[in-house]
Formats: sequence, C-alpha cells, structure tokens
Amino acid sequence: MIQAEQTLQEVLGAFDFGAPVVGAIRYGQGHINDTFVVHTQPEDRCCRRFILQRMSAAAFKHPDQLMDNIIGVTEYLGKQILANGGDRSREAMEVIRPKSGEDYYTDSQGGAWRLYPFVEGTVCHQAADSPELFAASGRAFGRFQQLLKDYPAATLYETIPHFHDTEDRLAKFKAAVEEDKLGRAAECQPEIDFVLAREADCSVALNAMREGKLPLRVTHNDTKLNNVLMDEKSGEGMCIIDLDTVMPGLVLYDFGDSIRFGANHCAEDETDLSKVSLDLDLFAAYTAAFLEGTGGSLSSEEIAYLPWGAKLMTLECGMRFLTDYLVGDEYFHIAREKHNLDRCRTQFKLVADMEDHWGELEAIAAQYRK
Ligand code: ADP
Ligand code: GN1
Ligand code: MG
Repeated sequence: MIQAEQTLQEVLGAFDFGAPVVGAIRYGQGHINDTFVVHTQPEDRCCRRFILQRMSAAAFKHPDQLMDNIIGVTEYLGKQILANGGDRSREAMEVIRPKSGEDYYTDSQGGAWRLYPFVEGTVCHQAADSPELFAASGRAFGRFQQLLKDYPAATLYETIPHFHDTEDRLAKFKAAVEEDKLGRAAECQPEIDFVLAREADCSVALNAMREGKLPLRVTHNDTKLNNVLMDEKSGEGMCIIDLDTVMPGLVLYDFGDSIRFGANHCAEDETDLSKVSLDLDLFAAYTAAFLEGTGGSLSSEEIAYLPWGAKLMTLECGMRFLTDYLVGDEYFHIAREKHNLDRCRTQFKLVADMEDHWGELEAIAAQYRK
C-alpha cells in the first residue's frame, strides 16, 4: 500500500470543507487507519478542523460495508442524543460525505477515505493518569453499549470476521508459528510457550456463550482509552470514536479491552517489563463506572465473567501482536523494529499479573452480582 500522503491532495479535493484548507497533517496514535487532521480557515471565524482517515485496507476488506455500519450507528446515536437533550455535534460522530455523495471517497490508488468533524473541546488520553479519568471512560463505554441496546444487530456487517473469536485467533497464531515465514519464531519461544500453556483459556468465554450463559449484544469491541474523547472542562467522556468494529459481541469484550489498555501505568509498547503491572485500583474504578454506565442492565453471569474479559482480551491482543510480528508486521502500524513483539510482551506480563491477582479481580466483580 502506498503512503497515504501521496494521494492526500487528490483526496482533499474530493470533499467540500466549506472554506480553504490551510493544512493537513498526520494525527493521533491509532494503530490501524491513516488519520489526518485538516485545518480550514473560514473568512468570518476561527479555524475549523476535520478528521480525514484512510481506512486500513489490511484490516477492512469491505469499506462500503464498514461505512454502512458507521452511518447506521452514528445516525441512530445522534437521534438518541437529541431525544435525551444532548449535544449531537459533540456526543456522536458524524460522517461528512464527499462531493460525489457517496459514503466515502475512493482515491486513484484504490484507498478508501472518510471525513468527520473534529470534536472540539475534548482531550484524547493515551494513559489513565487517575482512577477518576479511567472511571469516566468506563461510564462512557458502558453508556455507549446501553444506547445501542435496541440497535438492530442483524443490520450490522461483520467488518472483521471472527474479530474477538479467541479460538480463531489462536488457530491463526499457531499457523503463523508453523509457517514461520521470516524465521522469527525462535526468538519468541517464551512468548509462544506462554500462549500454548493457555490454550484452554481461549475457549472460556466462547463456551459460556455457547452454553447460553452470555448473550450477544451490540458492542464496540475496541474500547481503548484513546477511543473516547473526554470533555476538556468536565473530564467526563464526551464522544466514543473509532466505530469500525461495532458489531455483535459479548459485554466482556468491551470491559476487558479497556482494562487491557488502561489499567496499568505503562504504554502498550513499554520495553521495561518491570514497570508493567495491573493496577487493582484502576480495575476497581473502571468496574464500578462501567456497570454504572450500563445502567444495571448486565446479568449476574455477565458480571461474573468480567475478569475473564480482562484476561482474554489481553491474551488475545498479545497473541495478535505476536502473530503480526511472525508474519512480517502486516496489520498493526509499527514505528520501530520488533514493535509488535514489544507490545506482545507487555500484554503477556499483564496476563500473568491478572493470574496472580485472580481472586482479587473476582472479588471486585462479585460485589456487583445480583
Ligand atoms: P484507529 O482505528 O487507527 O485507531 P481512530 O478512529 O481511533 O483510528 O482515530 C485515531 C485518533 O484520531 C484517535 O485516537 C483520536 O485521537 C483522533 N480522532 C479520531 N476521530 C476524531 C474526531 N472526530 N475528533 C477528534 N479527534 C479524533
Ligand atoms: C487497534 O484501531 P486502534 O488503534 O484503536 C485494533 C484493536 C487492538 C488495538 C491494540 C480494528 O486499535 O483491536 O486491540 O489496536 N483495532 C483493530 O492497541 O484491529
Ligand atoms: Mg483508535
């Protein structure tokens, strides 16, 4: 795939920004899409900003279906927010169509691009510096799921098939180890063994779902702290972004992915593993807030499985980073050699830490069981 910058001028011409564009630069710390902030200069007021994204071709094979989902979900959320007396322009994403009137623009190289207004007056955090901040993100993700509880799930395309199917992720991981096409497996043997020792864990949530203990809901599936914009004044969660993976899923995916990313004091790619550990206070704060956000709608069984959500999302993500390292870094953006291996190692350190504190995690969740 050619650099997004090479078609940027063409793409800027495909949208009506309502004022001259004065700049467009790379933005944010997402691992998947190519994100740019576009600055425009209207004559009569101050600069207006937009988020322009080239959707990842490695991740999303059907941008038309992806955009269909996003337009459906953002319009639905917009109506609910208006009905609740909220501020539609700040609390929900909004797709701005290209001049052609289609849902997104396809550039001359085949890249698929979309445009959103920049949600102003918000902050995007890369780490949870306090339990209050982390709790605010939990309330927002819990509320997001509540708002979508009656969304017609059957209309949603599966944008990435088997996204949180941990058994499938395990099978793909094993295939990558087997093929070892770049000869990288030998240096990752401890990490490979770590996964193989936890094969049975990969089926825990799926078995519970198959046994009818856990229902499918409409979930976000990528609930990292940097996928919620916080109001810069109140500190509360303002707008949930990165809706690429809104699909039917288990509630524990959304809970677990937030814990994976946010309940420790290190970046996902920290190389000093002695610094990486699960913060139980952050775990407790998020649990309380997420459940508050869901408005008490989770079953006792779903609450009981929340610690499994944390462990499985972390194990699965580590496995995904490792798989990508083994196949040659095709999926996640990397900024240095072995970046995906470094990321994998932090995830497995967190998994081990969760196992060491398993009783405490279960006790925290148990407080909220009915
Ligand atoms: P990726 O899938 O690559 O993570 P995201 O959609 O999460 O892409 O966007 C990457 C980053 O861009 C976000 O973490 C956030 O900082 C910023 N961002 C995305 N959409 C908006 C928006 N509408 N307003 C302000 N910032 C945004
Ligand atoms: C990706 O898109 P982004 O950067 O918010 C990935 C998640 C991973 C995460 C790891 C569509 O999230 O599944 O958990 O990286 N998103 C997709 O940081 O694969
Ligand atoms: Mg993101």
